[in-house]
Amino acid sequence: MTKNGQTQQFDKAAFKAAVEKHLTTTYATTLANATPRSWYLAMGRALAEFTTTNLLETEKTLAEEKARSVNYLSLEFLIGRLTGNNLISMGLYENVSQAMEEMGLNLTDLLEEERDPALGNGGLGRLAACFMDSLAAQEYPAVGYGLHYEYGLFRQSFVDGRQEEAPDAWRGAEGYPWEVLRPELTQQVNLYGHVEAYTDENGTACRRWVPALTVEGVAWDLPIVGYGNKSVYPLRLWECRSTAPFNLARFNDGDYVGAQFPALEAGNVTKVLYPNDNHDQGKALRLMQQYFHCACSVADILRRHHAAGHTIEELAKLETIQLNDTHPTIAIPELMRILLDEYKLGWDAAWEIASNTFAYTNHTLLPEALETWSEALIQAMLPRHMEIIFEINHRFLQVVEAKWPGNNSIKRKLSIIEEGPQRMVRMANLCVVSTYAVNGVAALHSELVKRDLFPEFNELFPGRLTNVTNGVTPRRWIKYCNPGLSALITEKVGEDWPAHLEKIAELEQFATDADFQKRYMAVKKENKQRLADWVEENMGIELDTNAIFDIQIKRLHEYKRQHLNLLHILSLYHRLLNDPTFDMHPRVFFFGAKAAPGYALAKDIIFAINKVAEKVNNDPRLGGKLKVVFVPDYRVSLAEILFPAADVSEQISTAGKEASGTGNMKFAMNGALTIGTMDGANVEMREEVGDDNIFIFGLLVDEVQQLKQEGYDPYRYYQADSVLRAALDLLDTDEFTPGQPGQLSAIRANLLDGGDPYLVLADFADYVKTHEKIDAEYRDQKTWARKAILNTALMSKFSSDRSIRDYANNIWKLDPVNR
Ligand code: NTF
Repeated sequence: MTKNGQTQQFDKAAFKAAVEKHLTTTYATTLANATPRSWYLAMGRALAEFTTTNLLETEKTLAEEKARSVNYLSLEFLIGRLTGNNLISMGLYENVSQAMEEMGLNLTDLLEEERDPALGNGGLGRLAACFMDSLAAQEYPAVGYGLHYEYGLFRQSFVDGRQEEAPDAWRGAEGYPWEVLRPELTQQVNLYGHVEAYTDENGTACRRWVPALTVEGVAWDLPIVGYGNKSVYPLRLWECRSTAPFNLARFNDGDYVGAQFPALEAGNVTKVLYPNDNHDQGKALRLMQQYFHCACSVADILRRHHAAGHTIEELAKLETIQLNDTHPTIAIPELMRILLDEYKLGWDAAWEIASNTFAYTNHTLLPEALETWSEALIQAMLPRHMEIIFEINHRFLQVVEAKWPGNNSIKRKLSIIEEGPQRMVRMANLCVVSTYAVNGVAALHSELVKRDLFPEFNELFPGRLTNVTNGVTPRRWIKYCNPGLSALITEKVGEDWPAHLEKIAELEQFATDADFQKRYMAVKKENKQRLADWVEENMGIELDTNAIFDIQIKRLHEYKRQHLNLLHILSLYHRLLNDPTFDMHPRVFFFGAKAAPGYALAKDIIFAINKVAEKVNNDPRLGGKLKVVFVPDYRVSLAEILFPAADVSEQISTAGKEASGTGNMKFAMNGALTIGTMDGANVEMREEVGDDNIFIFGLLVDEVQQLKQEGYDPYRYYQADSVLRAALDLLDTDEFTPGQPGQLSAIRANLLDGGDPYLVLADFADYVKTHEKIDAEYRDQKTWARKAILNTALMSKFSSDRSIRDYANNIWKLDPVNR
């Protein structure tokens, strides 16, 4: 590494020439006519010249070194904008800023021209992006495998308060400057057809898949640039194209299962990302995406393995495949199929390899998110895979029989096949049976995986189920998004904290230092102003940065309880108007959230918050004490403005429902105090910062389960609590929808007559009380500053570098390879 973390030789004149050359030759424009967008594109292409060279060199080194690698398989990588982040990783931010300035351009403005690649829904996809960053930063050999969706997560706008969705053409007409096409890596992927038996030249009975349709998988590589080193790993995204000429013969001869092939052109497989978070929709095209992703990725892993000179028997020694949730599970029978049918290994030899190659991360306990696929659908689309799944299950059930002889109810429970009117394949069961490690994503979650989700598997395979607590990359989520705080940290602890977040603990000694408190709070104020400016410019709402900025940003879901937050806001509104003794520090409640397009109640909650915002923000009786801002189209680039500006972080899921959360970590690192339940990683954050520096409220997991068992009655809370009653009843009036009462009633109805499945009412009183405590404590700015600083100082555990080291040491057994 050279000066300032710079990992490249940087020749400013040559770089400027490269930008100008791309402007004219790649984007066919002139210096005089170039728009800011073409400048950004040309700059991106010039920078990608560095990363592409390093990517190819890293590939070569790793093959030569015969290094063991991890292959991270995920249907989602929510990477966000790459340009600013890559500049930081390359250590070129200042150099490039200067070069662009000399050409009359402002780097910060140019960076705003980049559209977010939104190739994920929420936490799961963003985690995959942080993990790639941490793999590269620590030089653990890795390839990320995903899909090259033509359209990412839909763009959200509000029309009269209601969510509208529009397609997200993230690459723009010009293409994305950071991606490189790798035509030599193209794969063929088969679909449909049937399985036939045959006898091979040795007289052995064999089976083979005779597919009815073949499509092509084309690889696009995005560079994952190691922070402060020369390694660049590929995020390899597969795009589906129809092979030409189309296989018309088979199409027509009846072999092709037209009925199961839903209004689909072969080229449509990677058109669009499914917009569901924590919800399984079970659509045939989605299964096709999953198989397409797995077939291309497994074939590419085997290609690399052989290109490096290894034999198939050595696969598990040199490659490990991490399945990001069950979405890529079909990779398991795919590898088995290749080992059995193409390499002609016997079952035991094939199983030995496959079951020692795969590991699986579970990201949710929500039953509606646990994937199952109908046996009939798999049978039609992937007939040989269905056979292999049956064989895996058959052998597995013999193991169950040996452990619990004659116990059919356990067999029914653990079986990979769920019996019923239509038989279903349970992907999580297939994963647990076929992998060498299964992990949850926070200590509490992993305990619940063992205790509630897979207790028998835990007995059957002792030690297989483990924990790796999630983390987030401090490069994007502190250094890049919060330059003010970063400068302050560097001044106190030195400049290597982004790669060694443990260093940040040294800030603890400054928590009570009056001068440091002042400067820390001044940075917070600047960040609040940056957000306020964005809101004023984009939404026309004026905000006071002396108010408490209270933020909830995450997917809209009942279990995350945005409606609990809303009820609190309604209670404040009610009290400000009706209780002359009530006073509060001014507060702005921010929301950012997309609802799955088919999730009616989630959309109703967005509508309700927008309607309440309209009224509250313009009601002079409130004296400016209460504002509500729902930022449209919440995405990574907006998150980068929101996290640094928060005073209060809302992490208020029903205990036991949020596997981990990762936004909670980003807020705390950036000095927001958490109001949260004992759920997911909140539990471990409390352990780190201590009970005094976090606001915990609500029922515990066991209390939630007990209350449900006893028979939970939401009306009890409604009748006992007049503040709650007033808040709920406001939803049945036309207070926020003048002349149109009932427009917000669905939420109230769900909570009262719908049984309140996520116990919003049970936690309401404690939530309100805890917010009163926040209000009181915020008024003492010194105390608040101390607590905020301690949150920053005590978050080092939640660097994704630590998560990746946990995976590398405890699961993957992977060593870094330094370039
Ligand atoms: C999500 N799971 C969880 O809901 C979050 O709590 C967690 O932080 C992230 O994963 C990352 O681990 C999912 O999105 C899914 F798909 F599993 F439902």
